[in-house]
Amino acid sequence: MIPIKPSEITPKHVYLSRRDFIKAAGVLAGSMALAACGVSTPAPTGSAPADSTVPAADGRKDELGDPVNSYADITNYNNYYEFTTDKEGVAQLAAQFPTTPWDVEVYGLVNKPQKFGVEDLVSRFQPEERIYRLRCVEAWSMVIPWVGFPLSKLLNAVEPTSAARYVRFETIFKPDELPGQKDIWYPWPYQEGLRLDEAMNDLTLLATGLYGGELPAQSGGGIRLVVPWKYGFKSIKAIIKIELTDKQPATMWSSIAPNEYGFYANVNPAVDHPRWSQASERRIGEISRRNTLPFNGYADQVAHLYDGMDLSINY
Ligand SMILES: Nc1nc2c(c(=O)[nH]1)N[C@H]1C(S)=C(S)[C@@H](COP(=O)(O)O)O[C@H]1N2
Ligand SMILES: [Mo]
Repeated sequence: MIPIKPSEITPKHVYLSRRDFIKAAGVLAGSMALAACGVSTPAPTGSAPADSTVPAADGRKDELGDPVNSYADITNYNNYYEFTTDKEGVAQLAAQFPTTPWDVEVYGLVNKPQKFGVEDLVSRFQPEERIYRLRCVEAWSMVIPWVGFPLSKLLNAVEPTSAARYVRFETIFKPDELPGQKDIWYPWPYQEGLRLDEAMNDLTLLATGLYGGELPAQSGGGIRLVVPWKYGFKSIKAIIKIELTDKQPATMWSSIAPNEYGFYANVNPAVDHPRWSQASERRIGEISRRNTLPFNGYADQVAHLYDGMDLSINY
């Protein structure tokens, strides 16, 4: 099979048609099988191996002019505690995890609760490419070309009631398939939450693909949240439940360590993590550190959401 370069499928700002999306998914499905056999062992910060059929970084950039990370970096350096706490070990453990078919249930304070198949969401909401920075609270970052649609489209479809104030997300819980969930120290399932206005912001994405192709298991397939102005742990993977509620949801990290991980978790170089500075970060693939930007460089689109709030208290 001849690999299709993502740039040929998704030139900047061109929306993926359903047919192209499935075509791209097919191409990547083939290469993922390779990874599953353990044929490729890419270096965590290197580029795709020469014989890989996976598309390599092709020079596309984010709106600040920084290049996207390679597909190999994005899919071999992952935080996904349901598999392992070893970032370089996730890909191999996740290789057999089935991401299709995948259902997500949307319920709670809505007029039209419904269970959706990801396939249906893709045909209904027409995923587009979005190149976003991802800034982990551990002070590393990447630039990632997601394929997804705004969460607002899904929320509008289920019609939140006037009582809805927050959105709660929950990851699949299957300890037999996700071995990290056998570690009883963590309060599984992984949960996250957003205020409704944050969830409705156009930047907030439900990702169903990556690099013009399918969303591999280690990146959060079947479907994952991407909230680019917040620390990476808000961008919850493998979502099966989305609940509209009137109460601020408990989140996994803030329930384990409330003084370290707040509900808002907006990227903020002025507020350090208790154990390390957040002033700078290491972009995966780069040697020198770069300064971290307020709201991860998305202040123009989101700073207004926090008018009147003290972000050193609401961290
Ligand atoms: N379900 C789940 N979602 C998760 C995590 C996790 O461990 N489990 N880790 C988070 C963290 S800390 C980060 S930085 C991002 C990493 O996303 P990536 O591996 O696709 O780069 O996923 C987030 N989503
Ligand atoms: Mo993270």
